[in-house]
Amino acid sequence: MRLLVTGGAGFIGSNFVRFALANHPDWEIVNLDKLTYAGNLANLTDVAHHPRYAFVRGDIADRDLVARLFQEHRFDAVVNFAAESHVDRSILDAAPFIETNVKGVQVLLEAARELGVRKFVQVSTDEVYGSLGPDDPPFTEESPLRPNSPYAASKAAADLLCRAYHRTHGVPVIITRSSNNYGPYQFPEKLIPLMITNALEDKPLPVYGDGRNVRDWLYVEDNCRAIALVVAKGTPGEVYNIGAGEERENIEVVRAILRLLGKPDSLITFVQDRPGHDRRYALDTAKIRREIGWEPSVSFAEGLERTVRWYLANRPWWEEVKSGAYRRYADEWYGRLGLPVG
Ligand code: NAD
Ligand code: TDX
Repeated sequence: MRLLVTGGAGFIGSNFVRFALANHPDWEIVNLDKLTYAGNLANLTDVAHHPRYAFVRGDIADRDLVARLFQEHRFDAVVNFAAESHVDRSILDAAPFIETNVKGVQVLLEAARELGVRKFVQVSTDEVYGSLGPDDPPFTEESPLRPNSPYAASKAAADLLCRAYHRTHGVPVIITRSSNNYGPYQFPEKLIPLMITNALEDKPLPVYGDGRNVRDWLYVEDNCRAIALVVAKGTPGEVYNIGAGEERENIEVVRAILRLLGKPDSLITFVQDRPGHDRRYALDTAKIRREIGWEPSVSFAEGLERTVRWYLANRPWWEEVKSGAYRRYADEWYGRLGLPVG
């Protein structure tokens, strides 16, 4: 099976590439990634020369490039991770979110329509459903889409395009909507890696608002296994929620990190809230459990400990990300092609 994985140099994508190569000996992967600030080839050094893996630097919104790749490789499946993924950045400037998360998805769908694939997995998010109150039942796949941030709106727009390409053109699209992921190789702009790395540097830990917003934390490897199962067994036209049922207030997560690192709570600094900050996400995952046979295997306590251990053991990785030195991997890639560095 030939897979096009997009955004494979990011956090979840790189974990997925590694998981898929290790667990699916019949899968060949082409990783198409633009190497934005969030893409880092250092996430994939261990598989860079794997015989069933190839990397292409490029933009999913580049129609000619995407068409050329589809013609050349005749993909059986697409797994689209490529996205602008950070809510705070979408508040500062929504334009790149529309370009990649909406237009890029349309370009991929169009290529899949023209050249045909067996599965097209769109990696979406629980944020498309909006926010829950403390006593509301979790979102099901039937819950209405009520995105509140420009990021969530761009992902919801993509989900609707996916639905339309399935209904109108028969593209075999499957949407996964997962809760907050955490684990190795997560960019330290997101809550857990930002707090771990700041604490290790004895810097303040900025908690938004009252710190009582709730997220359901899913260990990244559990999400990768779910997505791989959806590639193999998912039904086109369907949506699958993926969550661990590990709801935590942000402040609890931050305190747990400080405890694991032996650092004081005095590092916590309450800062101005994120505009439009969703209060709570929670997912009903009965459908993927019933229809695909997936369930999470890593508890939050275990996953957080593993994650903290990973950041402790991989200090050069996150120091290079925080200093900006990691951009040399992207620059070297350009250099190799004889293109201007940038
Ligand atoms: P990330 O920001 O770590 O990685 C995104 C990757 O996409 C990067 O490698 C980047 O270079 C690449 N990319 C961006 N624009 C591109 C373009 N135009 N063309 C090609 N590549 C491009 O993101 P992540 O946290 O790994 O998230 C992956 C996907 O999962 C996203 O679609 C996101 O919406 C979704 N998701 C993430 C979470 C989470 O908690 N991180 C939860 C639910 C869903
Ligand atoms: O510095 C911070 N302080 C803070 O209190 C940051 C970065 C975050 N937060 C809060 C905001 C959220 O309530 O922590 C929570 C988690 O924030 P993020 O890590 O930015 O994640 P979130 O906004 O929940 O979105 C994430 O999960 C869903 C991913 O970034 C998305 O890509 C995914 O779709």
